[in-house]
Amino acid sequence: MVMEDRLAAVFVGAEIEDNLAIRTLAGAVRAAGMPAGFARFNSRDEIPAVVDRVVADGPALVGLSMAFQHRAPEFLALAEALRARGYGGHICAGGHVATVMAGTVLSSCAAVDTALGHEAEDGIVRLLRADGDRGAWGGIPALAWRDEAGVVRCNPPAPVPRDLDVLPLPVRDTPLHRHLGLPFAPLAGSRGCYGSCRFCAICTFHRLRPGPRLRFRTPGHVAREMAGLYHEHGARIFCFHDETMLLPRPAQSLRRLGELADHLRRLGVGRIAVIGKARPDALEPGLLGELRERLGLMRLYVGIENWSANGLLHLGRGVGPEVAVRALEACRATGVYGCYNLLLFEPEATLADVEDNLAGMERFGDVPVNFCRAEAYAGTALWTDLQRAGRLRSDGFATDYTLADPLVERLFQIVRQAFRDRNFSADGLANMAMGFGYERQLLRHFVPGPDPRLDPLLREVDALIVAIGADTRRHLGKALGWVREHPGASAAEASEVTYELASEINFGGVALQERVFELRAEMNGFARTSAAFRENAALGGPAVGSLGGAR
Ligand code: B12
Repeated sequence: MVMEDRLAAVFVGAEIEDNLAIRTLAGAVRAAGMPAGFARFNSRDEIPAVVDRVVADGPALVGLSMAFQHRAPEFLALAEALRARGYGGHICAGGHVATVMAGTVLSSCAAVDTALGHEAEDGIVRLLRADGDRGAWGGIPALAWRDEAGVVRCNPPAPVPRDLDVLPLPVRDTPLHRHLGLPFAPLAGSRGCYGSCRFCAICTFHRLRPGPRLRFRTPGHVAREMAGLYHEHGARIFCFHDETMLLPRPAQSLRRLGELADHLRRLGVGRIAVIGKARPDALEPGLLGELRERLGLMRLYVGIENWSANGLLHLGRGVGPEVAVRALEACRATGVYGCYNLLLFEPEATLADVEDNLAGMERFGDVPVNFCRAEAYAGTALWTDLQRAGRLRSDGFATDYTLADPLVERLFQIVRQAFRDRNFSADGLANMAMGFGYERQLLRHFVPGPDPRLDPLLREVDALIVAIGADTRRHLGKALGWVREHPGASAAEASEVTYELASEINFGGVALQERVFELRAEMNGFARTSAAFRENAALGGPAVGSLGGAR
C-alpha cells in the first residue's frame, strides 16, 4: 500500500481548532518513517475541497476521524464522494464513533474498508505496513472489516499503552489559532477519567478496552511540549482537553500541576493562560488559588451538568448539587473563570427538577451557561438503559428518546425549538456569551489591573453577561410556567406558544448580540493597543487581533 513517492496517509477530521486526534495519528505515521498529512473537514460543504485535496495528494490511506456521532453520516458521505471521484486507496474509519459503532459504519457504507477502534497510534502503522494484505488484518487489535461474505469481523482490542510519554506528539505544522491575538494551543496531559457518568461517551470509550481507565503523561513530558509550543510557536494560551485536569484529591492535583509549573519555569516559559476541565468534586479554593498563581489557570470548564439532586443522580454524577455550588463558589473566590453546561433534560427529569436548575442558574447569574438534553451516545449506560426499556429510537447513527414525564417532554420540545438559534448554533448568543466571558478573563489575566481603560470595559462586559443570563432564565421560566398551567394543552396550542417564545427570544437577542459585538470589538481594540497586555503576554511582532475562534 505504501509507495515511496506519495503520502502514506491523510487523516481527515474537524479542525475547529488544532485537532489532536488527526495530528497525533499523522505524528505516529511520520514517526514510523512514512509521510502523512491531515485535512480539515468541518461541515458537509467541505466535501468537494477534501476530495480535491485527497485526489491531488493520492495517499495510500485516508483516515476518517469520527469523534461526533451527529456528524457520522457526513464522514460516510465523504468516503462515498472519494470513491465517486475514483479514489482507490484504503479508507479507514476511527475515533470514538467508529469504535462503538464499527458494525454500523461498515454495514452502511461500502466505501469504507476498515474501522480501527480505540487509540490507534500503533494500529494505524500496522495497518499501513500490512500494505493491503488482508491476511494480516486478523492480527491488528480492534480492527473491523467485512469478510468475503460481507459479514463484519472485529478483532478484540489490545490493552492500551500505560506510558503515555512514549506516544508521538501531535504535529504542529500550521500556525496556531489566536484568541485576542494570543496564539492558542490545545493539548492533552492525560487520557480517560476517574468518573463514570452514565451519559459520557468518553468514559464508555475507555471502558470498552482492557487497561486502566485513566492514564497520565508525566509533568516533565507535558512541560517540554508546552515549552516547545511557547518558544517555537509563540503559544500563550494552553487548553488542556483532558477529561479531568484535576485529580480526586486537591493534594494530588497540586503535586502534579505544581511540578508542571516548576518544570515550565525551568524551561523559560513566561506568563501563560491555562484552561482545563474538572469535575466539581476536585475543586477547592486553596487549590484553585495556587494553580492560578503558579500555573496561570484562568478558565475551568466545571462539570456541573445539572442543578437538581435527582438529575445528578440519574446522570450518575456521583455528587450532589452542594458540591457543584462549592465548586463554582471556589472559582468565583479565586477569579478563575468557571463555566459550565447543563444537561437540563435527562430521561427522568421532572418539572420540579427544571425549576431547581433555574434556581441554580440564578444563583450563579454572573456565569454564562448553556443547556440542552442529555443525548444518548452509543454504548453509554444511558443508551443501554433506554434501549433495554424500549425507549430508544435509533436510525443509523441517529438516536432519540422520549422523556418519561410527558409534561417535561412537552417543555423540552418547546425549548428545543424556541432556543434553537440561541443555544445550539455555534454563533448563537449562548456560545457567544461564553466566548465573550473568556475574552474578558484573558484580558484580566494578562492585565491584572487596576487599569483605567480596562476596568470600566470589563464592568460593562460583566453586566452584559448577567443581562444575557437573566433574559435566558426569564424565557425558560416562561416556558416552564406555561407547561405547568396548561397540562391539557393541544399540540396546536403548544406550537403557537413555541413560535411566540422563539420570536421573543430571537427578537430580544438581537440587541444583546449587537452589544456583545460592540464590546468584543472594544476588547479586541484593547488587546491590540494596550502596551501592558502585549508586554505581560510577551507578544513580539506586530499586533494581530482576532474576534473569532473563542468559545
Ligand atoms: C477537543 C474537543 C472538542 C473541540 C473540537 C476540536 C476540533 N477537533 O476542532 C470543540 C471544543 C470545538 C468541541 C466541540 C464539540 N464537541 Co467535543 N470534544 C473534544 C474532546 C474534549 C477532545 C478530543 C481530543 O482532542 N482528544 C484527544 C485525541 C488524541 O484523542 P481521540 O480523539 O480519542 O483520538 C484517538 C482515538 O479516538 C483514535 N482516533 C481518532 N481519530 C481517528 C481516525 C482514525 C482513522 C483512526 C484509525 C483512529 C482515530 O486514535 C486517536 C489517537 O489515539 C472530546 C472528548 C475526548 N476526550 O476525546 C470531546 C467530544 C469529542 N466532543 C463531543 C461533543 C458532543 C461536542 C459538541 C457537540 C458539544 C456541543 N454541544 O457543542 C461540539 C460539536 C462540534 C461540532 N461543530 O461538530 C463529544 C462527542 C460525543 C459523540 N459520541 O458524539 C465528546 C466525545 C465529549 C464527550 N465526553 O461526550 N469538542
